[in-house]
Amino acid sequence: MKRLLLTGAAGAMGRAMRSRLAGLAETLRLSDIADPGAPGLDEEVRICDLADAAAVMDLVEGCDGIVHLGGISVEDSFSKIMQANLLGLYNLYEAARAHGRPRILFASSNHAIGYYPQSRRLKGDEPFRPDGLYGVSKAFGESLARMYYEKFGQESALVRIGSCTPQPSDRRMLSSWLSYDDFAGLAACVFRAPRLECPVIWGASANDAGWWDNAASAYLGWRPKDNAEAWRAEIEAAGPRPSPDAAVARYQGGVFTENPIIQGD
Ligand code: NAI
Ligand code: 15L
Repeated sequence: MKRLLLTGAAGAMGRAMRSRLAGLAETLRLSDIADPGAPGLDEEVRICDLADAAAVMDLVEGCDGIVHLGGISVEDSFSKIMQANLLGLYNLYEAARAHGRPRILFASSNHAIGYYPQSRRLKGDEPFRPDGLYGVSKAFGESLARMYYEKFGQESALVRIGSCTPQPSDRRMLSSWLSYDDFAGLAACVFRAPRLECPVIWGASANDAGWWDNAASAYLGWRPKDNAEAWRAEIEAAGPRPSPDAAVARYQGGVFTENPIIQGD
């Protein structure tokens, strides 16, 4: 690719992806509502609010691919989620439609299906069971992406990320963890595959205790390499096993299932 757009570039994953995605394109266009820092060699920085349709239209122009990490990443008020995750995503897809339909890797979340019990093995074609307004916004995002695929042929990878952090830090993450390197490897497969279409992909490393089945997207050739099991002893030594009735042990979305609806702006 000539130019890859990375939204959410000032966030936790965005900062980790900056160097890891550099090899995918001649130029990396880094964008966020917050400042991602000065551009390095072969980088451009564009401060942009996803809720600003005209700014997003300019942002996407000239890009051959988009890794969309920007937006509200935890439970929050409907007003904030609406601006960044609903309106922001619509603006992004409209801009992509106007500018040659670059492939989009959409950072969806396990919280779109968070109310499934941890005993269930999911394939990706089951009904959504969002565990809060944040999860609902990811279900909206997947549906929006799917509609742009059916109507306009816009290809997207709907990556339901588990827990993408430097290392797993609790028992739930023995199942849900996705390493930064594995996410970057997935992005490479998404942009290099001859055929993408619009698959749901479970964003988890090769965890022995994993919950999710990626057979339906195997044609992309992504083979995650890391495994949260390497941290099991450390995690188990750090504290007692939670009660099986506790949300963190019961639901795939863990404690998000206990979040209240956050009022206000
Ligand atoms: P983060 O909260 O650290 O980064 C999100 C970035 O989006 C922030 O830098 C923020 O300034 C930016 N942003 C928020 N509103 C914006 C707006 N209106 N316009 C432009 N930029 C805006 O989140 P993180 O952990 O880096 O996650 C990245 C993406 O992956 C998010 O979409 C999140 O929902 C998704 N995800 C992350 C998981 C994880 O474990 N880190 C798990 C599942 C999904
Ligand atoms: C997410 O969707 C969040 O963005 C992240 O902060 C974590 O809470 C993650 O899910 C998780 O479920 O561990």
